[in-house]
Amino acid sequence: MIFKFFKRKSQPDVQIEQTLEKTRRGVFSEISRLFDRGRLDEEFYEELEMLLIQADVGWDVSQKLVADLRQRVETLNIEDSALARDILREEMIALLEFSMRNRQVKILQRGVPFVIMVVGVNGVGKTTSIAKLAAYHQGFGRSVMLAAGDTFRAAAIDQLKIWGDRLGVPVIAGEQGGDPGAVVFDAMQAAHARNVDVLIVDTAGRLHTKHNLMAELGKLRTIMQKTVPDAPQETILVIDATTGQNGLVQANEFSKSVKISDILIAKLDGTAKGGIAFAVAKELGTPISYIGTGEKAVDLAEFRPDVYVDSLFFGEGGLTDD
Ligand SMILES: Nc1nc2c(ncn2[C@@H]2O[C@H](COP(=O)(O)OP(=O)(O)OP(=O)(O)O)[C@@H](O)[C@H]2O)c(=O)[nH]1
Ligand SMILES: [Mg+2]
Repeated sequence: MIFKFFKRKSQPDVQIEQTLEKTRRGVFSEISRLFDRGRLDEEFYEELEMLLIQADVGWDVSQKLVADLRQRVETLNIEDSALARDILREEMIALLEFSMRNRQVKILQRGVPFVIMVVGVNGVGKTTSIAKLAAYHQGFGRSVMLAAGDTFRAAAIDQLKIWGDRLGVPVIAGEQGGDPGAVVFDAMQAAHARNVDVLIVDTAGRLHTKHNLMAELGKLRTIMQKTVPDAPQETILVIDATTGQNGLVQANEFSKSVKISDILIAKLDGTAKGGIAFAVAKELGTPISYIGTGEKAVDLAEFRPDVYVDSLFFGEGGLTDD
């Protein structure tokens, strides 16, 4: 049996809005206030650009958003700042949606494990996100298995096992300091033998030795492909929303090492900024598929550009027409 990957019915919009409470009260509330002031003059555009940069949207992207807004406002002779705000909203959604076009439709096949490799720098939230992804797939009725491919730290293996116990998901692990390749090989075999639908592989996030990282991720991939030729069917890069533009630098480094299919922005609940999504979407063109909204297994949401932008600016109740 073949079934489409993304088809859970209800999108928890309220969860996203609540998560972005902090973000909304931060720089984005100042952006809203700027529009409320009602003047579309030189000073307005300068301040808007500055605020977008402060919100982590990034220099280039902020400039482009403001230039495009200005051009449309001038071409259409717009004087109403509420209309200008709607134009900015549209532009921001379009920017995010552009990267979503690169999103692949993923097919799960019974009897073939759908392998998800999760990568990212130390501490960004990989292991926690793996637990969330496990719960997410369980929500579709899929059987899940985890592989402790981060053998660097004993605590990393234990942390994954604790999540596995909580979620009722088997964890394949080796010894600390052991070969991650061996763990992944065992996990692939076990997943196949036990008819597991989704196998999620944790990896170590050492970036200071870029060459090693590249070699290791490449090796894991080759090992996966011995059992499932197109594995990993999903390679998720986790970015920490609280690290600002650093997240973008890391994302760039990783995409040079390994082909990233999806981005998960973790810790969005913990930032007063939140513009990193725009910078990442524009610079990498890789779809942002998930956002992490807290420390619990349920704190994961599918990313939706319109919901995201409206939550940043407007919060509960969405867009108003004032
Ligand atoms: N508030 C919040 N905290 C999060 C989120 N995701 C992860 N965390 C926290 O971030 C910290 C680091 O998370 P881990 O999952 O251990 O990160 P990691 O990338 O696996 O770390 P290493 O294994 O050391 O590379 C933990 O305290 C998590 O609870 C999130 O979406 N929101
Ligand atoms: Mg970890």
